[in-house]
Amino acid sequence: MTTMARKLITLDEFTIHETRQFPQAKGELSALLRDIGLACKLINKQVMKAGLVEGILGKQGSTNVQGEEQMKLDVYADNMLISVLRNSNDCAGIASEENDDALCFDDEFSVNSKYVVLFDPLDGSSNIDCNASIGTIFAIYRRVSPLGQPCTQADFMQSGKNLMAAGYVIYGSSTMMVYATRRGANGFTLEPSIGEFCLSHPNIQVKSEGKIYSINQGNWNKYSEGVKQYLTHCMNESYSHRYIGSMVADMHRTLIKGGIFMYPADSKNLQGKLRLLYECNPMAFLVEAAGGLASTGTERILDISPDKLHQRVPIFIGSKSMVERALACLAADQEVAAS
Ligand code: AHM
Ligand code: MG
Repeated sequence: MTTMARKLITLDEFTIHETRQFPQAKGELSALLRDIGLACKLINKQVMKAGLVEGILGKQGSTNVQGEEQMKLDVYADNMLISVLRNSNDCAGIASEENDDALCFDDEFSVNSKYVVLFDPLDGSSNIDCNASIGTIFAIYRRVSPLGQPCTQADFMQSGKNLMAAGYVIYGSSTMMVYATRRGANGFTLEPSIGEFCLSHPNIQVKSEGKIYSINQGNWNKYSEGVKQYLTHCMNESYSHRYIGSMVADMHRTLIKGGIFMYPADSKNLQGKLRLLYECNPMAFLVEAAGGLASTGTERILDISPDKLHQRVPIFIGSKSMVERALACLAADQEVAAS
């Protein structure tokens, strides 16, 4: 009997296959990725209705047909991830952009779970109104606190280099999950007819040299001389400037086409804007797994020991040669500061 030839590999099948390479692994990370995928499918469903809810079914603040008050989408996404992960067997607690403090689950299953998850539930949500792509960013650590009791703040305050897996789900012209482990970066596109993420972009590698730079160039007057010097280089080389203003969308393009994405410090925001733990670290882990680089300008993002849950850091991330060139320009700032 011949076996049926089948091209589709679902996210579950892929992660289970990966787990089998490690005889001691129990499949908890696979299960956790499936749970994050489930939450994101539910978020996706709501994001796809955004125009309907806002424009047709009534503005936020009104009640829906069930009489429930309509929620802002980022709050909806946050609640959905918390609810799915609280019910998961493999998540001890979460931290999110929407919550001041980490949430350590105290039920009998969660206290014995190995992993904690940090996320930005709906990054770029200011772009919802104009139908630009937005996304959920996630980062998974193995907890450092002992099992058998609720996780602690220390489990979330780890350097990015300790990450077990990280990635994003982009809600765009198609919905995709892209995530990395130390074994590499892979992309899965949601196949709506079966409701499954299916492997579409195996072993993603970011080009080492790109021709696209991405930054909010309107902040030019607030940038340091080093940043201006690098931007001048990009313009002299006639690189294309692309900036959606939604990190997931700008990073997705950077991974697929090559390029550099930057959110530097400026004279107003001395630490930049983006958050280390649930925006910069997961993207840095993903880009490094794909062969790229991520730096604050002076330090590898993944080496930073965090001191605050919602800490911000400047970021220069993407194609290796482009980031190296940017860092060389930024070195001039260090020399000025030292003189
Ligand atoms: P958010 O987490 O409030 O959505 O803000 C983060 C977003 C990123 O997606 C994007 O890269 C950046 O803010 C854009 O900021 P700006 O409008 O200052 O260029
Ligand atoms: Mg964000």
